[in-house]
Amino acid sequence: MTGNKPQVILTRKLPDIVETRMRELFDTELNIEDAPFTQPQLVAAVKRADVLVPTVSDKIDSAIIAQAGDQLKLIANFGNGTDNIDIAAATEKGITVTNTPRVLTDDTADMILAMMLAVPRRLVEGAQIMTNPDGWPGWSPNWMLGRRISGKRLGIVGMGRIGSAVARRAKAFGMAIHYHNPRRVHPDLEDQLEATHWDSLDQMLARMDIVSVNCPFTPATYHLLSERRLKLLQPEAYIVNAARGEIIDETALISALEAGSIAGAALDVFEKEPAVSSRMRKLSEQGKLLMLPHMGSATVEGRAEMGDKVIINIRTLFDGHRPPDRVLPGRG
Ligand code: 8YV
Repeated sequence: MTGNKPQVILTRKLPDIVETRMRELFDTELNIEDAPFTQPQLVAAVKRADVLVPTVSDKIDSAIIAQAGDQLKLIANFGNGTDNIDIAAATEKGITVTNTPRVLTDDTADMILAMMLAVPRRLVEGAQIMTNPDGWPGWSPNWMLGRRISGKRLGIVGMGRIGSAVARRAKAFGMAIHYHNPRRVHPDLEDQLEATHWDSLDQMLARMDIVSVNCPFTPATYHLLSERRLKLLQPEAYIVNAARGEIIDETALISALEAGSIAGAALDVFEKEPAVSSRMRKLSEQGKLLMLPHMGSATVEGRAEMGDKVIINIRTLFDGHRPPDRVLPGRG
């Protein structure tokens, strides 16, 4: 603490508007260069900071948390998913963890719809053709035919905030909504969405035209879409994942796309982010796989609102209250 201002360390460069406000309110250390922290830098930060503000690119595991000084009171994640943080270890050490829910729900759902349309309707292939001066021979009836999404069945794996926002949009596009979730959603929401709930993920997967992965990554959802489950999908099925790469067995997905046992996939997240394999790049050139660089929530407005949430969480904790976006163990 400097006077009554907590010392806050940001691991990445945040939007100017957020950083400026944080400098006004707290004793804030910025990362102007935006180079991701190394593990030793993270250790040094948790030894000094009252508040650490990490992002998805920082792994705050139990080894880092074990080395935190007693002054570390809060890990205020700049992001919704908290799979990058060992919440149980933090909580045990008396460190509060918060995230930034709700402000990125609509942006992420919009992007998921764009991904859902992009592969079946061959959006990227079409745009690439137009970058080549001789790419387009002119209109013809069989040119660039894709697959219609309206009238198709969408299977949502994880019907939380983002899953429901995807469902609302997909319904407006004429899709039939199906979902698998540990808990059934409120009957009113089910009615509104005309959604069909499946207890069995296996049963649902075997019947869907498009599958959207929208659950958090936890130990229970690691490789939820395993090699065995991917084999249940129909050959015309598409998969969209803007949640976390680890939820799908990526190697099995690549093999399924190569073998043509599913029609296509759109991924905004990857198992070894930011690395993607040459096999994936090849599939992407063939139009079977759309890869995006984890940009589902990347809007100017969303990032500013995420920053507001971080600030509110810090302020409430240091004012002696419970921060609104506290994350508890087991509630990833
Ligand atoms: C964020 C995300 O950009 O919030 C999340 O969980 O996956 C992303 O959309 C990122 O996490 C920022 O830390």
